[in-house]
Amino acid sequence: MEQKVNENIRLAVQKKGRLTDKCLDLLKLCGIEIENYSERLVVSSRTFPLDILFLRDDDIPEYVQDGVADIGIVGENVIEEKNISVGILEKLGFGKCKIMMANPEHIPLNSPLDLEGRTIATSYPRILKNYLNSEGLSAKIIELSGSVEIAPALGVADVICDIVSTGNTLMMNKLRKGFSIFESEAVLVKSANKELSMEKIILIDDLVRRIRSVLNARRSRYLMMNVPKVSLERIMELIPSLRSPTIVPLADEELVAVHAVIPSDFIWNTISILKSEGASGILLLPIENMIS
Ligand code: PRT
Ligand code: ZN
Repeated sequence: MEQKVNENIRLAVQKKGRLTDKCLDLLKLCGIEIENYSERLVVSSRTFPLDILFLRDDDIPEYVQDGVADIGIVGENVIEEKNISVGILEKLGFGKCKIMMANPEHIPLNSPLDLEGRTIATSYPRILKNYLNSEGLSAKIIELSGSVEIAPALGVADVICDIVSTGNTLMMNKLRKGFSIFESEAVLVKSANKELSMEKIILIDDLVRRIRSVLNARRSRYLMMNVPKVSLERIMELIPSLRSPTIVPLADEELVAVHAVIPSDFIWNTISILKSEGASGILLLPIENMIS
C-alpha cells in the first residue's frame, strides 16, 4: 500500500523564551491555531497544514539549514552568530534588540579605538570578532554562555558585548551603554540550499502572505473623525499619509466624516494637527488584518 507522505510544512519556533508567545500570537492572527503545546516537541495545527517544532533558539538555524524544519522563526543575532546559510522570508517586527558594547565607569569607551588591547566578555564571539576585524582592532575575547554583565565586576573582562533591549540589566550592573555593533529582530527563515516540494512552496507562500497582512495591519490604524468642510483640503495637505480617505456627508452641512487608514508611527503628531484644524469625534481603531 502506498504510504501517505505528511506534506505539512514544518516550522521551528523557540520552545520557551522571549520569542515563544509572540510567535504563537502571530500565528494565531494568521488563522493558525495551536493547542496543548506545553510539553510537546512537535504539535500540528488544526487549522493549517503546519507542524510546529519547539526547539532551543540556538538550534533553529541549523535545523532549518539542514531541512529538518522547512522554515523557522529566530533572532537575526542567532543566525549571524551561527554563520548558517538561511534565507530571510520576512522580518517580523518583534524581539528587537541590539548587540552593544558596555563598560564600567572606570574604563572609558568613547569610540571603537578604546577597545584596542581590552578584554571583552561576550556570548557572541563571532559577531564581535567580525566587528573588531572590520575596524582593524585587536582585543581579547572571553566567551561566556550567560550572565555576561557580571564579568567586569568579577574582574574577568574590562568591558562586555551583549544583547541590550531596555538597558535595565546594564544599569543594575553599573555598566554604561557604549555603541551598538549589530541590530536584530525576529525573522522568518527558510533553508538557503534545501529544495522544497511544490506543495510546501505554495503553503509557505500562503503563510508569508498572511504574516504580511497581519504586520501591515499592526503598522496601521483606522481613523474616523468629523472635519469642518473648510479645513478638509488643508488637512489633506498637512497629512499626506491620509491617502484617498472615504468622505461622508453629515446632517450638519458644515462638517464631513472622514475615514482613513493611517500609519501607527507619528499618530500623536497627526492627532495634534487634526485637532488644531478643528477635527472632532476622533476615533482610532486597531485593524486586525489588511489584505492587499
Ligand atoms: O533557551 P533558549 O536558548 O531557547 O533561549 P535563550 O535564553 O538563548 O534566549 P531568550 O529567550 O533570552 O532570547 C531569545 C531571542 O530574543 C534572542 O536571541 C534575541 O534575538 C531576542 N531578544 C530581544 C533578547 C532580548 N531582547 C534581551 N533583552 N534576548 C536576550 N535578552 C537578554 C540579554 O541577553 C540580557 O541579559 O536580556 C538582557 C538585557 O535586557 P534589558 O532589557 O535589561 O536590556
Ligand atoms: Zn539560546
